[in-house]
Amino acid sequence: SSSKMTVDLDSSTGIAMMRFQSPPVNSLTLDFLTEFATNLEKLEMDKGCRGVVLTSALPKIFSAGLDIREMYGKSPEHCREFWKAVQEMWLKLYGSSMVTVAAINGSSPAGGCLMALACDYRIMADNPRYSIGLNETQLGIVAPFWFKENMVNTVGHRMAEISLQLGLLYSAPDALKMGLVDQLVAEEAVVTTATETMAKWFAVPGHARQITKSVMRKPTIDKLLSNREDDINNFVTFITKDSIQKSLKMYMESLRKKKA
Ligand code: CO8
Repeated sequence: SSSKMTVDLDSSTGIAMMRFQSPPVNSLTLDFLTEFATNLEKLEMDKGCRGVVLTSALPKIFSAGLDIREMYGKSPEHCREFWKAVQEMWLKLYGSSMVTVAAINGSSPAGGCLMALACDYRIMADNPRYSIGLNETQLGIVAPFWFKENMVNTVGHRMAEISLQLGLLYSAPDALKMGLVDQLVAEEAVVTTATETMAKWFAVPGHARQITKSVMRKPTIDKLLSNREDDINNFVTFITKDSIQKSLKMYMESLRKKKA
């Protein structure tokens, strides 16, 4: 399978630019997730890399979230492997000691939103047509506890509860108001603003910032680490149910119909 992203490390700034490039919508397939985790691990071990900017090389879309085809009509074994890769992506990103900035230059539902939430800072294109949020319930599925906790840790309990129950997708301006993203800038300035922001984060003594990040995030990370197997079993049991498979099928059809 061909590469789903490009990674460019600028050795003069210590910033790596990771650009998702998996048409049509940067959906998170098993291949995508595996490549993402490998790339992040390499950067994490590279002393010359201090920060990563995540962005999309595709117009209008950051990431459509988990690839629904990886969860529909697949064997329990496949679902296990897929979910493990989703966990791995999130654990590596949420737990990264590097500074991570999401340059959200398009829509970012569900798993796309999770990727952005796992970063330290979110800059989104100031375009009301782009939306972001954890819309799982709209698909008839339930965001796992660590999606929920990452959301609570970002926007607070009340906003997280409303967002998650209703499966709300927020326009960029609304996402800013509730704190789901930190800053809106013109579309063409999203990536440059991300690198400028990075400079501010680099100005803080790295060890102190890293320990602080770890203290803030460790409880949520540890909860997943100590329940990883249960979390996989829950996912597989849930996603392979006939009723859930039916919901996913209907949702995929609604995506297709929308176009026709
Ligand atoms: N997976 C697979 N295929 C997708 C996905 C996806 N997530 N999203 C879009 N596609 C496909 C479409 O079906 C379409 O395919 P085709 O050309 O064959 O008809 C193609 O990509 C292009 O899509 P659109 O025409 O819809 O493109 P637009 O530019 O109009 O819209 C959007 C882009 C906004 C991203 C839109 O496609 C969309 O809303 N997609 C669905 C996003 C979504 O709801 N994702 C949720 C996935 S679930 C998840 O991430 C977390 C699950 C948590 C686990 C729960 C545990 C039980």
